Amino acid sequence: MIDQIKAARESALKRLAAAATSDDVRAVEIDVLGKKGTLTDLKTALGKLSTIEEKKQAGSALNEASATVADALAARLAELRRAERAVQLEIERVDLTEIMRRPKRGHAHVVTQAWQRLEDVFVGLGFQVAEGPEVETDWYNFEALNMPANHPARSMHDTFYVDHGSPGSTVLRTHTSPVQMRVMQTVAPPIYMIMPGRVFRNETTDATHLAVFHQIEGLVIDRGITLPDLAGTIEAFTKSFFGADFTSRLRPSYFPFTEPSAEFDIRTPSGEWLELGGSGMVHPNVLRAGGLDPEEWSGFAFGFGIDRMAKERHAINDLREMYSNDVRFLEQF
Ligand code: FA5
Repeated sequence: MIDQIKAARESALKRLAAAATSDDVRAVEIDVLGKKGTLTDLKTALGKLSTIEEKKQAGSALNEASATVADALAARLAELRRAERAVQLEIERVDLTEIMRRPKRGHAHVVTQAWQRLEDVFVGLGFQVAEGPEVETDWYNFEALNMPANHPARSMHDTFYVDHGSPGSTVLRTHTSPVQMRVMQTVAPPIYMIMPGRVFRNETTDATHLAVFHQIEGLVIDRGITLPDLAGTIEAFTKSFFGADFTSRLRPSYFPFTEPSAEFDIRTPSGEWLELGGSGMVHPNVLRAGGLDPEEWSGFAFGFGIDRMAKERHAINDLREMYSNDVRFLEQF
């Protein structure tokens, strides 16, 4: 009996030492200390021993073996659990430094940057910002701007028509000037507004022409506004946008919605003149279309190309490059 107890004890300890998982340890527990375990069976067999002395010796050996195996079981289980937990932790590990390493961020497009800077400069001069729809009616885009049907100036705007309403009644706006009209209809003067936005012309693209580009419109309506107010505003804008070493000039021109009309140019520090946009005193017909009395109110308007300004500011050769979506190009600005 004593030998059997020793053998069961040794075999249990050996198996425990070799156990690779906590499930292995539990299997040993069942095989040795469980209901039908080897040591449990031996305990049942105690009663069959003939002498008290034998029973006593075997009993105490059994108790010692059971306690030793139970201790070894507990120790091995704790050890394996620790190892299993370590493996689990490694699997579930989250590297916080990986979260901290932010992906590379992009930045605003070179035209968006110019647009935002233009807004900043004009807001600094006391202007407010308004926007209008990109899909316009013929009335807002042409008619209300003193360009009735068959007016020759319409041919300067190669127009994209939208298949909506009666034929020719809906267009992709060819300039931001229709927003002037929308502002006059909704805001009581005095008006000091800029209206930036995207415009569309059915043009063949080249280095200085796009079919989809951006303009910024300006509109001032107040009492007693005259041409020198326009010239002064353009000059103040030129200096604050391009720098103190730039100046501007107005050059006579023609737009149906202004009278008199002028193109305005800026002079770079190297003495070169660059055309920026159109401007003029708001035509009385336009004031009337906007619901304003030309006897009471007068004003000026201007409109220039944002893409071309970005081009000049960064000495970009070709407008089309700005929309080629080549990151190597865009990263420079
Ligand atoms: C106009 O569009 C007038 N609405 C401007 C205006 C507003 C005059 C208020 C008077 C009063 P124009 O067609 O010249 O005018 O265009 C104005 C500017 O838009 C040009 O000077 C140029 O900078 C830019 N532009 C015109 N066409 C293109 C194009 N295809 N691609 C890029 N920029 C263009």
